[in-house]
Amino acid sequence: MKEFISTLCLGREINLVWRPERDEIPGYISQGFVPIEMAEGDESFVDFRRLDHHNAYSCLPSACVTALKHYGTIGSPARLMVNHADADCVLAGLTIMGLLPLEILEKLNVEVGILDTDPFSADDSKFAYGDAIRLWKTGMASAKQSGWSWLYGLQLFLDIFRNSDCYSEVKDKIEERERERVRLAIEDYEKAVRGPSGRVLLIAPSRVNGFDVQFCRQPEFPADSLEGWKHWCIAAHVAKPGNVTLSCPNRSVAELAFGSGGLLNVYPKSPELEGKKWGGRESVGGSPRGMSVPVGLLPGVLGTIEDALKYCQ
Ligand SMILES: [Mn+2]
Repeated sequence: MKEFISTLCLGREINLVWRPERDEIPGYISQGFVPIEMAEGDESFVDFRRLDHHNAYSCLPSACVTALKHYGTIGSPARLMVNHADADCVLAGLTIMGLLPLEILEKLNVEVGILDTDPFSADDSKFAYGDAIRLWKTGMASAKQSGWSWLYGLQLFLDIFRNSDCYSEVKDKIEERERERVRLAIEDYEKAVRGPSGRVLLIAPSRVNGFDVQFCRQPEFPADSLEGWKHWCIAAHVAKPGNVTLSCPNRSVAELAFGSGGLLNVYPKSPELEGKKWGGRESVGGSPRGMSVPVGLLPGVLGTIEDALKYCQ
């Protein structure tokens, strides 16, 4: 639902438009509201800054990286327009407002950009600001769909960098939780069912989001090649809601494995549930939203993915 929020941050005024109707977007842009990642379906709305990397702008880097070119160029009130509150989007706004030192953002934004566009290929243990990014994501995990969530995300980034001493205890806790996630991901991986090619995995039940571990990156080969990964597609039957998530390591691997369009070739062949179809993007998608997939259908799902493989080794 559309919101118009007028508030303050570090002594600056902010006017934020959240999720305007599609046909209102060009009007807000002409009033000087800076659109950040304003993709609506297959159309992206940008101003001269071009802070988006979807649809027609998919060749551009992530929004917060492009924003570095416009560091600190937005006056007060800062007029912004957004429709979601992920790290890339929030950091792009923070950057054009210039609310943290450029030396920090030049590294932080690149790392957030890598996680935004190629999450499984990134080794965030080598990141300069991996801890800060994890803290932010933990603090935003239960954010609701609202412009206030975006604004809280802005505050949280500022707080993590301005009051970093306060965060050492919670950092330890997050590291502990992360070790437990990896342990469960490996356990689930060991129980996974493999298709005949060995390239497709069915993880059922999947207790944690563990794709980063379960794809088994082969670091001696490039991340955008088939050789770069032991597994090219995982079907995870998510323990609680019972939906199935399909994921490939990235779009390039998805297209090498399943042909142009990647998983778009798989969804139409997957078993419909009460007449509803599977869907998603080239490298990630799954069963119809909000529906649970009966366990009995899972072997068929695995078979469908195997049959869609272009190359078997
Ligand atoms: Mn993004």
